[in-house]
Amino acid sequence: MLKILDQDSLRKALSLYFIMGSGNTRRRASVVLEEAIQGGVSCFQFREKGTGALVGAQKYALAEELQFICHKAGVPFIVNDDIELAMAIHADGVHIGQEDEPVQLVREKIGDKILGVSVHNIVEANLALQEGADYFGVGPIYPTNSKDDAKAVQGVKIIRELREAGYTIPIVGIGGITANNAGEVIRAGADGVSVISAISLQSCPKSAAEKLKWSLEIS
Ligand code: TZP
Ligand code: MG
Repeated sequence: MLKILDQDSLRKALSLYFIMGSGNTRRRASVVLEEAIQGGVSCFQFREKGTGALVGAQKYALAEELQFICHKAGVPFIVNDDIELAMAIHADGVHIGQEDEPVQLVREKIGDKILGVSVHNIVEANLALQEGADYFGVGPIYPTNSKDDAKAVQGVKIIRELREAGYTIPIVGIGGITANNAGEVIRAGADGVSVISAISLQSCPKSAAEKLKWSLEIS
């Protein structure tokens, strides 16, 4: 586990947030992650989901392999949904959605690890904040092929609405984000972008990450 991050350090770490499981790439996930980090990825989420997803010991082993790569590079390692796994390997944090366990319960289980929560509107945002979220994942901002049960596309309007409602918590946009539209997400008020396919499915994850990073810098 890395040092616990204060809110400003977390905000910075979330700027280029890469998410991947074994099903999101045709290559070895560890190689893709190494290259992505070389290109400037600043946070990573292990999201092992969908058809053919690894379970049990194989899931655990991949998580540890990817976590090792992150830690060598000082990149926070967050686990999607699987709190037991996150606790067992001493991950830096957990990311949960609205269909997962209640935020408050997860906060009790994980102590001061980073807790990310997917929110889609002000009501969900309010509850997640009250119950102990450290950052919000907001989306899908644009159409995505990486999540079968994705909710309706929201555009960047939802990010603007959350900021206008006074939320200062770190926010990352998610869903269909590429180097071409990442700037728009940041200008709407997000601290960072989270992407799967814009890195995991590219022939050169390193240059894909570099392009995203550049688009964030000039936004
Ligand atoms: N949650 C909302 S959209 C999405 C998730 C996990 C998938 C994002 O994947 P991509 O390939 O960056 O659109
Ligand atoms: Mg979930």
